[in-house]
Amino acid sequence: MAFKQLKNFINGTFYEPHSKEYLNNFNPATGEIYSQIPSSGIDDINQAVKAAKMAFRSWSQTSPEKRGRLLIRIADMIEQNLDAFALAETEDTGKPIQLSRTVDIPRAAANFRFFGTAIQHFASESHAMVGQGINYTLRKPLGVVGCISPWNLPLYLFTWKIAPALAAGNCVVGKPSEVTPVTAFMLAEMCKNAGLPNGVLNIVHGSGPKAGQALVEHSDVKAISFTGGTQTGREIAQKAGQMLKKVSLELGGKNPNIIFADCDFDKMLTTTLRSSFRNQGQICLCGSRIFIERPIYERFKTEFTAKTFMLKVGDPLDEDSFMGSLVSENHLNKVLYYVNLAQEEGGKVLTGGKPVRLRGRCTKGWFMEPTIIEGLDNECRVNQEEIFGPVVTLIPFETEEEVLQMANDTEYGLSATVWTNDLTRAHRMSEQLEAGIVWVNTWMKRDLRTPFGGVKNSGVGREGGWEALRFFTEPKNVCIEY
Ligand code: TXE
Repeated sequence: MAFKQLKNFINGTFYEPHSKEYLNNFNPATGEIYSQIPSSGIDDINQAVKAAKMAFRSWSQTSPEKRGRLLIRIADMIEQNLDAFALAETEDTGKPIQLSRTVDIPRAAANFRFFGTAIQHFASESHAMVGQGINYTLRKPLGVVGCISPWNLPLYLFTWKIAPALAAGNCVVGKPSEVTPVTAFMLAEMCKNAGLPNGVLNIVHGSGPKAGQALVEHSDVKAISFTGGTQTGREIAQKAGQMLKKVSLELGGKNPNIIFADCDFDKMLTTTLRSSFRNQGQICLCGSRIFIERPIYERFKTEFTAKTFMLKVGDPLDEDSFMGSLVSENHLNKVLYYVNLAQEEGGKVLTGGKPVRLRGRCTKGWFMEPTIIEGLDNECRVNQEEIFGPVVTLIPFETEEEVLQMANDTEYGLSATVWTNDLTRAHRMSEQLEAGIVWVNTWMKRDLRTPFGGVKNSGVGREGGWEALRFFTEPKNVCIEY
């Protein structure tokens, strides 16, 4: 057997699924089976929740210093094994190795280190009632929480949820994406070696409708933190709502990238290449609708198209590949469907639009050209639905009011980028854009202390910094009369 067979991590031990059934997991750059993952269901989830519940008694009473120290140790171990993690992430997702090595895995380590230290500074409020008494707020961990993560930034987003949950004193049952499960499996081994007590973190693999749903529906799971598609988020919110469970949902986006004529053109162009095609456009923060002020529309179109044409789509293991493969055959087909739809809707493909056939070990991989489309209005489906691939559209605009109206005219509201050197306009736009995150003259610049999340159909709640620690704790007010 050339591929790995993964196991569930429950109570510090690796288990086969109760069903004894496994799902195939592919390396999308080669089209070959990369691993087999447990097809878990209710029985496995029950076992994991039971272990987490048992572990909670002692973990919730463990001092924040000790919890923090353990998380920092895990961060160190991820860094010591950077190359192995990066290779696994690339083989699982098809993303360039350089991206896994410099972004995904370092960020996973940073998540543990950040929350391992943050919890030691986390404080709660007190409210004095002059001459009468005092209120103080206790922040208690919730108990067992569920963390469900997607395939685009597998270890990065999985750890972004479990690190604050653990830091705050909760025990976790995590369900990584069945499309990219391998680095979460490696993390389980690492947590065991780092000395994380049994049952504090449990990782159950399997499909969304079976393992994910059983986790959401378990009555002992007090909160669900989810990142993924908007439709899945809606289903999870419905179930959690009926059970009065806390939810944090980070969902899709259709983010505007707004370029004014007075911007620093070169910096904007280089960054726009990244915000359009990084990770094959499979980042919820990618700017898929590019609005360009009319005076520079033709220049932007010419230079952006020329530079996009030159981007190297190649074997993700080649150091100089800018784009690797899309995450799966299904996903490639979804993205190609939208390119066809764009043409039916009257759009013109300026470059790209087709699958890429590579030679050598990647002949069967699911690669695609970076694609630019123009000539579509903002209301068409291609400009309203999340494509989540290497496809952007160009839309010219005349005035600030017009572009604001178009930028906000979508069901999503995750992030927006504004390129301008007019300071007043930058503030004015930032205030009026309907988005949880606005970047001015930059993209994807992240400070882990800031609130992260979206408005409208892009989500509910915020991750990051104190927001995450507040989500994973329950405030209790104590009032004492003098
Ligand atoms: O995500 P799903 P999919 C968007 C993107 C993509 C679309 C669908 O547009 O094309 O979503 O992608 C688990 N109960 N994003 O289908 O299904 C699932 O197993 C509980 C944006 O791959 O939402 C996985 O672990 N869990 C996004 C996780 O949910 C369920 C990143 C996400 O999978 C479940 C990824 C259920 N009923 C896709 N069904 C972003 N915001 O960054 C599925 N899951």
